[in-house]
Amino acid sequence: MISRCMPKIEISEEVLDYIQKHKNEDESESEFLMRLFKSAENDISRKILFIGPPEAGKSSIRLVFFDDKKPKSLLDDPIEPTRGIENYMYNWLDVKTGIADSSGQEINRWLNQDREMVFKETDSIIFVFDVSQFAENYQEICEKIAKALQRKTKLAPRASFSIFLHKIDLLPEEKKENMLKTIKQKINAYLTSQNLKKEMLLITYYATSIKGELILNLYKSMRSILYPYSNVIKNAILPSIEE
Ligand SMILES: Nc1nc2c(ncn2[C@@H]2O[C@H](COP(=O)(O)OP(=O)(O)OP(=O)(O)O)[C@@H](O)[C@H]2O)c(=O)[nH]1
Ligand SMILES: [Mg+2]
Repeated sequence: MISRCMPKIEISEEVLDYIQKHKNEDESESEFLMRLFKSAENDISRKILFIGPPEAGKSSIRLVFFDDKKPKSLLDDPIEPTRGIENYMYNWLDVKTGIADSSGQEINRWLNQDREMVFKETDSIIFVFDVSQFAENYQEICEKIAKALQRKTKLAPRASFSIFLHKIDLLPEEKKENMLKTIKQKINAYLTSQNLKKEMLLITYYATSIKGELILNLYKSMRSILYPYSNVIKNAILPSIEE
């Protein structure tokens, strides 16, 4: 057996207290520390890209979901348009979430061929647009979605691709369901016409808003995207097969 003579490490009272408080009864101090180091090694880090036309609501979604900002304040007192790509780091459950919040005014730059970094190593792409603007800007929105989908296929083939049909609070209640269905059909028809049918099948649509009770839709949508990355959720849902 190989034995190693380790230099002694002084541990402060505070650290010692922490170990005593958190280690399992039958666990030695060094076993506890190894468990801690290993869990740090397994930290999950994910990159999510928010992309879409100007004023779609991308930054508002980020602020409401990750920063607990009050939707009312964002609706009454809108924030400045994003410039360039703003990067943020959030801890969501056990998932370190890097958010790239891109400027809608510069969307053509992000979709350009020479900007590979925008899509590269991305785990989730969330394309956000304002549903109340769809009829007016149908062609442009569809073109941008098609381009984003092509960039994803080339640069981040394993990433998920979601479309947020955002600001559904602006649609008339009685027509909402029909309008959302039509919007999805039109996008899919456009993508099919562009020979993107195979890629189209990977899109998940979400109808979202930060207004009133509809905020629950937004939370649900964001959680659906993030859950697959969380070991906490996986362990909670799937029964352990270990003896
Ligand atoms: N009615 C309504 N307005 C919203 C909603 N979400 C955001 N807004 C408003 O939409 C406007 C644009 O919001 P932003 O979050 O700045 O949009 P953005 O997509 O980040 O815009 P850029 O940074 O320019 O690309 C603001 O006036 C927000 O208050 C929503 O769910 N419903
Ligand atoms: Mg923004």
